[in-house]
This record gives sequence, C-alpha cells and structure tokens, in this order.
Amino acid sequence: MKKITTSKMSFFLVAVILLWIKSYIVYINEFNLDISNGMQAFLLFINPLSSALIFLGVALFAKGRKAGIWIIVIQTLMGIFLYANVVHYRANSDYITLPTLTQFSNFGSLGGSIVSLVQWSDLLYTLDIIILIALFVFMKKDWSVSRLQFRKPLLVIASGLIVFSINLALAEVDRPQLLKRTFDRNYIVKYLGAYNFAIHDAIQNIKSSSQRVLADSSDITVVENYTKNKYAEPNKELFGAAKGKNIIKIHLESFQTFLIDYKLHGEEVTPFLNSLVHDKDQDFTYFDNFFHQTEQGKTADAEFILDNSIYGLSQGAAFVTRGNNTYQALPAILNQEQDYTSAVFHGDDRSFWNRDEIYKKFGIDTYFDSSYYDMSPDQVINYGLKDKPFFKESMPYLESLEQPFYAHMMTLTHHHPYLIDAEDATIAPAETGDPSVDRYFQTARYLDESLEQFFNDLKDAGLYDDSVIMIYGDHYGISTNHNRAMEELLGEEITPFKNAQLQRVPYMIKVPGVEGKGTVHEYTGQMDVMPTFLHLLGIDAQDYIQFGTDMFSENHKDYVPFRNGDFITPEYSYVSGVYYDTETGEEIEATEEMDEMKETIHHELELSDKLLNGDLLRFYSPTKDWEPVDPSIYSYGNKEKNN
Ligand code: GP9
Ligand code: MN
Repeated sequence: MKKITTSKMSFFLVAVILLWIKSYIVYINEFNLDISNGMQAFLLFINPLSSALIFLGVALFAKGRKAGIWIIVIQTLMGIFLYANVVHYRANSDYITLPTLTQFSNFGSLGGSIVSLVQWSDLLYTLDIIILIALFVFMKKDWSVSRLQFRKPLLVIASGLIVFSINLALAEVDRPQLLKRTFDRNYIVKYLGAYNFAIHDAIQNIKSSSQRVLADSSDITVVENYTKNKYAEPNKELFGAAKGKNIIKIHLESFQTFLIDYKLHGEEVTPFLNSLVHDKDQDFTYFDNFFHQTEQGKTADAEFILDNSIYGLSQGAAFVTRGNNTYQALPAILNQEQDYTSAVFHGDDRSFWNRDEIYKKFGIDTYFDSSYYDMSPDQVINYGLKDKPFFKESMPYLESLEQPFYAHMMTLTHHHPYLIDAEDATIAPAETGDPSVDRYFQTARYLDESLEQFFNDLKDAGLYDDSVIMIYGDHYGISTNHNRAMEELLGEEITPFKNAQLQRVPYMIKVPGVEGKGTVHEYTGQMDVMPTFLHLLGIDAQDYIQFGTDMFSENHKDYVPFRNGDFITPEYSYVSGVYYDTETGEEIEATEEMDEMKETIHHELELSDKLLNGDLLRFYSPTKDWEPVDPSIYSYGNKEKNN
C-alpha cells in the first residue's frame, strides 16, 4: 500500500490531477468562454487532461528522482504560461499569440497598469506547485534510482494523444472545421484548451513565417505588373463624385440575392430592400449579377476582400493566418489621401476572426465591438447582439465620429442557424421541414426591418442625404446541405451550375447628388468594390495593388472568379471542371478562349496567394509619400466600460 501511495507514478498522477483542476479553474474564473451547451461544458472540463498527460508524461523519461524534479519544473512552466495568459486576458480579453509576443507594442496597452492586473488571490494559483514540492520531499526517499521502463512514459503519452483525439473529434462534431477555418481563439481554447491553442498558434505562425522569409522584394513586381495590366480606368462622370462624403457601408449577414423580390406565402420577405431596388427616387444603383467571392473565412473573407481587393485564402481565414502582414487597406488609404476617419460596428466579441488585431493593420481607428453595446440576454441571440438594438445603439457612436468618416456596420442576426425570438418574427416560417432554411426568411425579414429603422434614424440625424450608402451581402446563407429544401422553394433542381448562380449576393450603392442607375446587369463581385470606391472618391486605383476593377468603368472586367478556381462570365460559367452556358445552364464544349480565361483566373489566384503568403505589400509603396500603417497606435475596446 505504502508503495502505491509513494510511488513515482502516483506522484505523476497527483501532478496530472492538480494541473487539470487548476487549468479548469482558470478557464472558469478568468476567461469569458460563452459555454452554450452541454457538449461544450464537457469539452472544457476534459480538455486539460490530454495536455497534462502528454507534457508531464515527458518527465517520466528522466532517471530516478530527477523525474520528480522534471514534473515540478514542467508543472511550473505550464503554470507560468497559464498565468501569463490570465494577465494578458485581463487586459485585452484575448489570449497570447506568437505575433502578440513579438510585437512589443501590444504590451503598450498594459503599460504601467500591469500591477493593477495582478491580484493577491492569484497566489492560490501556485498552490499546486507547493503541494507537489511538499509531496516530492516526502515521497522521493522511497523511489528507485533507476529509470522507469521505457514503455511506461510512452504509454502515458500515447493515452494523452488518444484523449486528445477523442476531444478533437467531439469538438468537430459541435463546431465543424474548427481548426481548418481558424475562426476564433476563444473557440479553440473552449474546445481544446489553452495549451493546445498555443501549439496550434505556434504551428500556424511557423508555417506562415517560413513562406514570408523566402519572399523578396522582386516578387512584388510580378504581382504589380499583373494588377496594373488588369486595371480599368475610371468612369469620367463618376470619378470623384463622392469626394469628401461620409461613407456608410452596411454588411448584410448571409444574405443571398434570391431573397430580393422573393415572395413567401404571397408576401414580400424583404419589402424595404426591394423598395431600394425598385423605387427610382431613392437613387440606389443595384447590381443583380454581383457575387460573393469568399471561402472558409466567410464574413472575415468578405471584409478582407472588400477592404483590400485581394483574395482570401483557399483554407482558413487570412484575417487570422495573415493577421501579421502589411496591408494597404481602404481605411488607411482614405485616411492618408483624404483625412477620413474610420470605424467598424459589430455586436460580437472583438477577438472573433482576429478582428482586434487585423483592424489595426488596416488602419481602422475605432472598433465598436460588443463592449460598446448592451449585451443583456434579451438583446442577444445566436452569435451576438440583435440587429435592431445594434443599429439603435450605434447611432450616437456614428454621430460622434469625426467627419468625413468611413463607417462599416456589420449585422449579425441573419446568421446560421437563423434563430429568432418569437416577438421578432413578423413573417411565418417557410414550410420545407428544414428548420434553418424555414427560419432563413424570418431572420431576413428582421434584418430588412432593422435596416428601415436605421435609414429612418440616419435621416433624423441628418446623416442620410449627404452620405454614400452601400449595402452588400457577405456570403451564402444556405449551403448545399440544404438542397432539398431549396429545390422545394425555388421550384428547380439545384445542380452544381445552379448552385454557382446562387452565390449572388446583393450590392447596392447611393452616391449623394448622383442619379441612381436602377438595376445594372454587369457581372461583378466583391473584389471590385474597393477600386470602385477609390474612383468614386477621386483616388486613382492604379497606384494600389488590386485584383478587382471599377464596376462603373467602361473597361470593367466582367469575369467573376471564385476562390476555388470556378468562375462566371456573362457568357459561360466554369463549375467543377465543366463549362456551362451562363444563360441556359446547358453544358458546353470548352473553346480556346474559355481555357485561356481559366488559365488567367488561376494565375490571378496564385498571384494573390503569393502576395499574402510572402507578405509582399511590405515591399511596395503605393505613392511617393505613403506611410506604412503603424498598428501600435490603435487600441480597441470600450475603456469606460471596463470590459
Ligand atoms: C461573427 C460574425 C459571423 O462576428 O461576423 O461570422 P461568419 O460565421 O459569418 O463568418
Ligand atoms: Mn457572415
């Protein structure tokens, strides 16, 4: 009996349990992880176990009593790592990442206040180590001086790996593509734990920095030649038409074009948006052949593309994995060229999609994240703040911005799985029996109503008439998993061709003093938004590296590449290796011209990847007096609210 209680393996097990309990207590006490179901609660509880087994297990390779010392050392190092995260989290509501470690400036926000982030009660976090040291002194005399049999530590580490695999598999069930899409640090910590997050983060960063190291300044020339050659000169009539005007850019979450004018139970689903499309007096120009060009990064990809005219990545989100790159994004350009201020409004945690870091690289002055809004439970659904209170509470912030401003309003309620409170539902659900598709129309209606409310408030505040208002859909809302329900609603088969056509999202824009053009059928996509904007403001897009072209230009390039290499032109579409007539949807033989177009588009995507993976914009200076964006001057989060 004595042998068991004082054996090396028992000491190891005590260490594992202590590290497990301590990590769990830190998660619960210190981090705001938004646990929303039993599975998440279970995974949060279980996830420290695998790390404890694997890391502490390594110590068991050591000889004799040294194993005990190694266990204490590893336990201490993991404790220091965890505590550093606690302090960082108290200051930034975010975890330490490799880039934050290497950017000293990020600690600027801690400043002298580091003392205020440390509490006396934190001493309790050393309890595990004190217990271990005491036990070690007490137990070690009974330990043999020899090494454990080799297979013992191996077995321990293997069991840690098995626990980890089960953990990861369960996490994937609750949140598919957790690691591939890389959406939020909070999610990875919640599902896999702080230690595994750090490993994941390190791998990501090593991968991206190795590609970065291999790039040199000559690489940018190839990209520059391509984009300069693709460039389309501005439409003379519109060049500079919006100069000095405030810009209000409205993001319609998960909104597909098929909703415009769609009637459910004989009722328009989005009467307000439809009125902007059809009512000539509103002076909107509406593009009905506008496509999203996003991939796994979804919202983040849409934001990325619209503000940079660079493609997102084929895997993961550039917002996260290229968050450390140099950018020459729209907010920074507007600021340097025309003294604009910029702000993003979004009722979600600011670390989601790494926004709190990448926005600094884009030169965004203020990020009104969830810490600026009333996030009490009746105001929140699904991912975050409901759209109506979101727009309402945004008004005073919008009015407080220094003009001219570039304001990006990002809605959220119309997001998969389209949850809606009974009091917010003003249209009956569809009746396909596929719950998220059925509710899709209800949240779309809610979004439509919130827009109408926002427009009225803008008018009351005197901001409406003199601002550019732009509305866009970020990406599809209904994936191919819901084809059966969609076929029922649209009354036609969802073939791969049809699915590609369904990637249309709305794009509409009103420029003060410019007559709306009604509905324009030009084929265009998200990549074209930035050059269009620059020209409206009277800034020549030619100076900047951009893959899109001005959609109002006579010379606009009307082919729309998707991130997976498929593309659509007004005449033909290329989907999963097959060409179709865009008009009729019939399969057609490839011509030389079509294959050339395919080559061009694939080359374009490759160049965009090169640009991002090599961080090539660091070698490029768009204008004579361009000043690279200094991310350290930005700091986000509502300071008054002490979030
Ligand atoms: C999260 C929200 C949704 O803040 O923007 O992102 P999505 O899931 O659409 O990419
Ligand atoms: Mn989205």
